[in-house]
Amino acid sequence: MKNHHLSVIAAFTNKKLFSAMLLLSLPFFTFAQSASDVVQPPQEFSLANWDWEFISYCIVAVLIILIIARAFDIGALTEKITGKKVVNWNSTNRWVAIIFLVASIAGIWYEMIYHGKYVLIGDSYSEHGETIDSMFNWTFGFTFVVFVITEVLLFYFMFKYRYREGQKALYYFHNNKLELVWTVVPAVVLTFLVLRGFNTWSKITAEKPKDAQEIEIFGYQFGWKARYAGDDNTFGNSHFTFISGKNPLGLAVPEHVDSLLADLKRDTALLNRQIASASDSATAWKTAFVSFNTGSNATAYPAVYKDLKNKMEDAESGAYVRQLKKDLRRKNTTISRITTYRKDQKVFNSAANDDKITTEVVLVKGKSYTFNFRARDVIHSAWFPDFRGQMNVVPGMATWFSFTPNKTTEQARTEKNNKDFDFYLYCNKICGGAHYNMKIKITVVGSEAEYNTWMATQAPFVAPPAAVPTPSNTQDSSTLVKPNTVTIR
Ligand SMILES: [Cu+2]
Repeated sequence: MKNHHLSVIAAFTNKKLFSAMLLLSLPFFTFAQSASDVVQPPQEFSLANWDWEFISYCIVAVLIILIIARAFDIGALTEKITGKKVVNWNSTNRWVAIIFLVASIAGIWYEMIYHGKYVLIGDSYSEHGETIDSMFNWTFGFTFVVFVITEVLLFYFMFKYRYREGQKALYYFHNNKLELVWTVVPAVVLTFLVLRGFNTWSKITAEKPKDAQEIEIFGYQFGWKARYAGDDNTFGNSHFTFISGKNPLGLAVPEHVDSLLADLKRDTALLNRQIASASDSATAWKTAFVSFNTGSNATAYPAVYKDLKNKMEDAESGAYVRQLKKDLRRKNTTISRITTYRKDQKVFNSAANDDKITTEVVLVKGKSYTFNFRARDVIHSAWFPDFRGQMNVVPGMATWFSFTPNKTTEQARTEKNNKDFDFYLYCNKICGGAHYNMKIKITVVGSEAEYNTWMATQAPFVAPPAAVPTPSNTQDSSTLVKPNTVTIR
């Protein structure tokens, strides 16, 4: 036996190495076991919580491996002494290869059947989603067939053409026909898959469908808001400088923009006063610190001591004034941006007045929708897994995605046999600390009437003036009183 053969066998029969490998893999097994239970309440550390049954199996496994390693040691020694082979490794390994092949394919099969539902995405609930899924299935079908054929051949050849004493290997240099076949066949298959994908993607992203209803989806750290156009079917303008606590989407509504400007001007006036009296406040902080820092106060109230000391030092070093001036500059920039943008009176066309900002999205089955995305702060990504859609949501950039839901939420609940199931739009771009919590519910209803009932419960952003239509100021009452339209104030 050659030297390198011996060293390989030695590595496998080295019981120290072998048991170290097994011990190192133990935490993995324990992890794999706990990961299979979906949610576990936090447990206090206690020996009683340990899975002693599982640990005892591991100990037995280690012992068995040690015994096998011992047996190999004895075998190797016997070989050395007698000069005869105890184990025919070539014939053992070919069977190990076949066992490995069958066990891994059976393992994959088992995992797909029993755990597949935890990782696979589930059925599609949009029209284009069916095409995407069919493409996925074709790709999976092709690659799976090729995978199984090549793996079975690989292991079978290992089995069949094992090394035999005195046998000479066939020297096979080149075959043009073979080269041609394994170039052309994958090329044809890939062309089919790629062209189909290209075609489907072009259709999905081609242009906004003309009959689609538009909905704005607004992403921010950390949540989503939806905006419907309201009764006039026109979205009001919006601008990022108009965003405020009361106007989270920054809609161009004069009352809101004026109130934001007033708030900002009040803030800047306050900041100016604080800057003017900064030297007084430095004296005041010093006095406060000195009068506090008597007796054992510093050790009894360390937090207060630290806070007062920081404030006094910031006031003395000028850091406090610098911060005030920075705030002032920022607020003044915002004021000048708003005033510049506000000059364009066309922005305030009152279309925003009846827009409805909602905290869920309601769609009608079979109707096509275009979602226009807007981001407030950082890049988000709108992901509708059940509808097979995803689009980046980028500050300052208009992006959109269209789809047609083809089943209702109720139908999905029945199909999934889960009465609590709901569709959601998630954020799929790690955008900050609470990214995981960024989602908005999507409900697909079966009829326009159900949609109208829901829409009627949603308040317009700014309630329109309470003008009661009278015969004298109404030319055509049908344009004022629309069916299925109720304004809740
Ligand atoms: Cu996000």
